[in-house]
Amino acid sequence: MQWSYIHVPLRYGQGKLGVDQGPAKLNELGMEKLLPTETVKHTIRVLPESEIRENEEHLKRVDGVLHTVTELAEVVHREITANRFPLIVGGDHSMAIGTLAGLAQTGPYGVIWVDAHADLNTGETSPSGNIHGMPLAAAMGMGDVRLTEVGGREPKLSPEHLVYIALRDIDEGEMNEINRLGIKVITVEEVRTRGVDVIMQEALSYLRERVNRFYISFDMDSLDASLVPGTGTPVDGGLTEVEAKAILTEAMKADDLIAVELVELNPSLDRDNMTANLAYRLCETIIKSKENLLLEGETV
Ligand code: 6HN
Ligand code: MN
Ligand code: MN
Ligand code: MN
Repeated sequence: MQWSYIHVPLRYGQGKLGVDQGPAKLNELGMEKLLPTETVKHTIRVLPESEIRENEEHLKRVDGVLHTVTELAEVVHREITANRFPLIVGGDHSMAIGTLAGLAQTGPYGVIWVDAHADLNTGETSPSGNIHGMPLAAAMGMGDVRLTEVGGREPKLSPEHLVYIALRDIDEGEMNEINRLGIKVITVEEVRTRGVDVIMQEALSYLRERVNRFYISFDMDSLDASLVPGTGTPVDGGLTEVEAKAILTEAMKADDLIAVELVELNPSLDRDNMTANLAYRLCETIIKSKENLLLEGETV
């Protein structure tokens, strides 16, 4: 198995400067040394500031988001088809529109979405108009056609193929959809009382009853606000570092995991690289768990 390390320096899915610098910051901390030398690297292009129009209140900077997610979808599709394992780093969470669309082109899959937020808004329900709060709605075919049709007309994800972990800041419209669609939610409280092993086994069995592979999208704000000053929308009551690492380790141990995404590291908002160093340690956990698995003799 070969890694595909994909940088997505996108910030147009939200309003704060700096989240586009997440991938560069991780490299500065030594990410490339963690990855094997034969790793294939990609940087997805983003439109320059001068081409961004602030003309849509309900879908802010939509052209900027579309440009990048369209290319990301193609790259993810290509890398999965080439049998490589993508590690995708952002960037704001609107980039997942591209990841989800790219994966969909390779067949059905499940998703573990580790996030304080549901990212299930449409332009109509969003309180902010920020597209980083919309990728799962777009993937399920809900909302503006420009977002739902990235990578093709068909929905990219079915609601029963999704499991949320660490959700705790949900907008009203999102809550209605979660209930209507019966989406599976695992709270921080459950992670803590039942244990990471138990909830991860439950999440994986739930997905495995329905699909034969899955990906994990990890938003830095799933961690407790006190640990992540360097993320755009921190929320109290989140995961500890130990819990986050355990979730990632459990996921990485699964041989039906096909991709990992880490998003919403904003170095400009950070204090003394606190969030960046934490994101780096999570990447280290991701990479080492997989490499150990390979050393233990999994087929390559
Ligand atoms: N994220 N639900 C809020 C919104 O504006 O739609 C916050 C979204 C945050 C998105 O953290 O990826
Ligand atoms: Mn998110
Ligand atoms: Mn979030
Ligand atoms: Mn199904």
